[in-house]
Amino acid sequence: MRPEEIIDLRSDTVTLPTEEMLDAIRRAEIGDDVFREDPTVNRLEKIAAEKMGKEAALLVTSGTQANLVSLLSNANRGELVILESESHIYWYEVGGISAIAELLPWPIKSSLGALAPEDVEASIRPKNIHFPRSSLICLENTHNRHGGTIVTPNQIKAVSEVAQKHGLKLYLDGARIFNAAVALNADVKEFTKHVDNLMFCLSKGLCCPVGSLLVGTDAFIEKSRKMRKILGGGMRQAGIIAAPGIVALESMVNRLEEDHRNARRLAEGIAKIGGIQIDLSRVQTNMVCFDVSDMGITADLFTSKLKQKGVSALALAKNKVRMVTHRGIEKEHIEKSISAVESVSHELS
Ligand code: TLP
Repeated sequence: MRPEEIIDLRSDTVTLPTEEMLDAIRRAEIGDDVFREDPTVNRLEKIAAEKMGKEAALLVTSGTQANLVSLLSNANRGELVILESESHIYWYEVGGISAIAELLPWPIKSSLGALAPEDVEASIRPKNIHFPRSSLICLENTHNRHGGTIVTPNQIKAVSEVAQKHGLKLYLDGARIFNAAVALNADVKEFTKHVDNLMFCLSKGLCCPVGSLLVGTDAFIEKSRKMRKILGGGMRQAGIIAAPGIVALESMVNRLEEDHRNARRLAEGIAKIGGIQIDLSRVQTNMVCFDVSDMGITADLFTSKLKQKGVSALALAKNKVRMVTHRGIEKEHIEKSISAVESVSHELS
């Protein structure tokens, strides 16, 4: 099978830029962004800040860099950071929170990504000679390891009240915050108004080749600009990255709804297949996660068999498989993917 024939459902990070994005890159006005002289970057940052209802924004290379910069800007070495135990920062960022930011991560369990305010409050250390200062709470929306689940504006608000009461900052890893907003048919500001600062990614469902944006107050972004520089993330003619970002914010957000519809179709099709366990209530945006343990096989074996049938998926845990819908995945690909899963499950059980 040729690589271009594979239906790639590993992640929405595999999306390619649209023709309009490629044209925008070609035409972008550029300059040296370390000197703040790239007009296209400046414009993207302004648009991003406005969309999120915050004062300022900063273009960074990746979601991981955005999260690390925010940790460095929001907290000081040795302080305690409360985060969700399945969060991307805790699981997938090479331990940068400890290795580089030198913070103490304090993971707590949640219900599908939504932290209970009382659990957050119980994790905040009182003033005491023995304890580190608790300075930051991190949320994630949509929540990746819980299967693209949505943390609602009210759930964020409840945590923000605890943060305010105890003087902690509240940060949102909003890599896929537009998926949450589109799924609830709400303005993204409904989510962002409760947090001090956040990041979102251009390079996932929004289809840009590179980039994420950190958004917050002027002071936070000024500090973050310095932190990005210390991490080697100061960029020069970054307008070629920013130009497709502007296209994404202006024209790619509403189409996420299509990805959600396709994910729902995929999940409902897979749910009918024997040997597979799937919790349909978790299929809220563009992710579909299911368990293959009833077949007595690992997710690795399942995904390798599936690849032979032309569908690429991700083994998320020992028995857990993840599929993500995105631009380029159409109804026909969903039908083919369901058939491929069915055929693998017949072979293996
Ligand atoms: N997530 C990737 C992988 O790293 C797992 C994916 O395919 O889902 N926050 C969240 C919630 C994310 O899902 C990701 C990427 C990031 C941060 C990091 O973004 P990048 O990959 O741009 O560093």
